[in-house]
Amino acid sequence: MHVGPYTITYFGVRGRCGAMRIMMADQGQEWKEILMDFADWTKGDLKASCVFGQLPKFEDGGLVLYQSNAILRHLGRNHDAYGKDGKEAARIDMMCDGVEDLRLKYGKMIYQEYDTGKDQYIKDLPNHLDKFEAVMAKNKTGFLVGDKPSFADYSLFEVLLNHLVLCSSCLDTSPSLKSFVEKMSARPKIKAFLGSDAYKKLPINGNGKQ
Ligand code: GTB
Repeated sequence: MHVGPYTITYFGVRGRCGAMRIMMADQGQEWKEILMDFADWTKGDLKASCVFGQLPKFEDGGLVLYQSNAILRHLGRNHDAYGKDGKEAARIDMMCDGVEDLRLKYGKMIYQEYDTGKDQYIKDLPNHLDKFEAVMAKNKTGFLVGDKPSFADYSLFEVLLNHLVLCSSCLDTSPSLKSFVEKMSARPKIKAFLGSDAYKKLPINGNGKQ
């Protein structure tokens, strides 16, 4: 069971912590942020202490976690956002992995081929978003699985917000996803968090591209 405030150690970007922050805000959780300067990181000892040599690091009392999707799953278990039974949990895992595939494609474009690959990425985007649109339309509740947000919904929501910055019309042919983003954005705690300086001051990505 979760007792104390959560702690995130990460760089000053939304990046791999965007979804978990939105999820914690929506679940009414407080958390502490330890900001790591990238230059200090490359010469410091913290990297050597991290299981995979990477951030984010997430602490829940004495439990120390790495890997952003494992952290989302942990939050899902703690806050009843992992489905009502094993079958829903399995489908939530599947959707989270699908979001991860999109996140990796997006990250590759942003960090490795922004200038040469951005236009093609945007052209290909409907092929990727269609899959999420189909699942969302079929479930009919406004969420990917079940009738309340799971950690996969927070991850999808955050990745869609980033894609709307990349291409503001990218959801115009995906009515269920468009409505999902509108409804998630209007949830009072998410609305307050997205309007906060803590959120707005952070760039989406570490290289300033978006
Ligand atoms: N699979 C892991 C997860 O999901 O948590 C991936 C974690 C990861 O890629 N971490 C990156 C990292 O620790 C930061 S996210 N990189 C440092 C290293 O490997 O030594 C991407 C990122 C890049 C650069 C900045 N920046 O310059 O501020 C911020 C975030």
